[in-house]
Amino acid sequence: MRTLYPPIDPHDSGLLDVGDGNQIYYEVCGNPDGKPAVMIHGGPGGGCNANHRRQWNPDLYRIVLFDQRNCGRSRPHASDPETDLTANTTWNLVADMERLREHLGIERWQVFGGSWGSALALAYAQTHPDRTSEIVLRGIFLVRPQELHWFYQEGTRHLFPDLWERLVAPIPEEERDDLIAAFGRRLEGTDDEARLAAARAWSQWEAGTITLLPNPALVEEFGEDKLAVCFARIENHYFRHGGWFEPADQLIRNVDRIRHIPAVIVQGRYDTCTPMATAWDLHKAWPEAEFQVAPDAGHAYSEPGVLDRLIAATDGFAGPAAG
Ligand code: STX
Repeated sequence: MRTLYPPIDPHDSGLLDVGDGNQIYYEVCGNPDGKPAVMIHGGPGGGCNANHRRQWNPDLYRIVLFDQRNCGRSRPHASDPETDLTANTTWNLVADMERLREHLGIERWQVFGGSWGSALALAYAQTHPDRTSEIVLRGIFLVRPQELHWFYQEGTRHLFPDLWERLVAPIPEEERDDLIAAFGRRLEGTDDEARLAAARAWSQWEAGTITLLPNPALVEEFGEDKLAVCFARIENHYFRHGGWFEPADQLIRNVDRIRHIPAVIVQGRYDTCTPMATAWDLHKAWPEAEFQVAPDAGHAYSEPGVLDRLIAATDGFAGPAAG
């Protein structure tokens, strides 16, 4: 089984001005002369962490990570209720990636994204296919209405009725027909206590359901005030807007734009957050992309069977020198 490469530190990092008052944090690791790859994190609102650097051979890759607007180390931060999220949209994130690519003097890069990152990776690649050398996707999530309905209304709850009770606790019965809207009112309202309670419930629901086996440390982490509010506000903002994608299935309809680009799709069989039906729809529309199912994995990239296949993919794309 392949696993993460050893821990590394960035050799370059900074804040890039992307307009609308936003600065996005980026860092570059690995070989400065290596093959460029960009990591697109999940959520949206999850930010990058030090383990994300370790999914590529650092001798062969120039690894670029960035925190999407208003999360992680980017500024201003969504944990501050004063931070306006209006200019935080999928298509502005695609433009931010182009700015970052140009800023770093990169011609083409490998685009790598899991979960929400798979949607943003597809949105980017379909907008800028000439800038995309390969595509590596995990835990496919395309922000379609049926996917949101599954996770926040009628699907996952049947597998996690105990955690579901905690998710819906801050929302009165009569508002539960549309939980995304009900959470939105609290996350964007003026009551700080209600915001925090809603944010914790929202963020810990996800942390509790994304791994095949329980990960109490992850649930704890997503209960922390700043992370919980940031993550919940950004996700809820994106989901209330359907990710700014056109109906129906924009990212699947536009596969023709990227069909020629070498790609790998990795999906956990027991992903209860973004179930395999979405990955399957993508696979049917894009049979040219290598499709890999990890039979014993949930949603998180850290699932051993997922990680093994992701690193096999980045090794495979690294060229003949890959070990
Ligand atoms: N959100 C799916 C997603 O992108 C509905 C995602 N799921 N978990 C994460 O991201 C974290 C690992 C950032 C918690």
